[in-house]
Amino acid sequence: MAAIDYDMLANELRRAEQEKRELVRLTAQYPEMTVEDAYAIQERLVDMKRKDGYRIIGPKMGLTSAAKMAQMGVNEPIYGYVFDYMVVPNGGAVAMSELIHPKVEAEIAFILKQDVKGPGITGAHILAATEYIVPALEIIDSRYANFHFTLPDVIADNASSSRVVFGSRLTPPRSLELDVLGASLSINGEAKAFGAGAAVLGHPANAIAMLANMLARKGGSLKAGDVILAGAMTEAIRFASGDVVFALFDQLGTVSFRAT
Ligand code: 0L1
Ligand code: MG
Repeated sequence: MAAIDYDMLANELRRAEQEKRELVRLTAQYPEMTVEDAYAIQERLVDMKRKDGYRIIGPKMGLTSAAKMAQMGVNEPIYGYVFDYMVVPNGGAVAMSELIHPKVEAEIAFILKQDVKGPGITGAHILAATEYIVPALEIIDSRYANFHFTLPDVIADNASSSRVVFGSRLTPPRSLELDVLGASLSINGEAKAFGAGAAVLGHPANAIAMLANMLARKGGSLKAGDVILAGAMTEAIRFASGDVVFALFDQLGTVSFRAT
């Protein structure tokens, strides 16, 4: 059985993203790869991006819906990191020439006013530590052919992180009921998906709390000023060049982009 070379695999994933090239899932060659191996690869990938000069905007949660977890046969979500080069201005353009086979999902993001360190963090702790809620469109773009991957593959691939568009309105969480807050996602004016905050582990703050507790296992924490995606409220939808993608969130405003 070949030893898993974390640096080599992280570099392969980095180059696949840079060159917009699909990879065969890593576990086809390394079926023994564990979740721990996968996060070790992700850590190397994140370090490589930082050495390339990119800055982390915040960690993100993925696979937070019951449907996605059931599909992957897991009972815990995953995390990855959003970098500055991934951020597209609200109403701006997402260049398809830079991506492989992107999909979009409606999410909400939390901006913290204080550091949060697990273990033992609850959704209530997160709401108390949150300065603002921001609506977002996350664009995921797995580096694996046809989005075919197992759990370790997608963890190693930085949870398919690719682009994100944040809304322009910041709303304090105090007056919001994020579990019953709805979002609709449309493409070229046609409704494609609907969802509510409860699709994200019952309440999006629960996802951020779980993230704090997962990071704590490795001595990590959430930082004041982080912009943290909680996970998808809607299913992920394919889009194509020329599409206008628009999301409307109850109480939070709108987010949009053009695919060019
Ligand atoms: O943001 C996410 O939910 C990442 C999920 C990763 C799985 C996928 O690429 O569909
Ligand atoms: Mg997501």
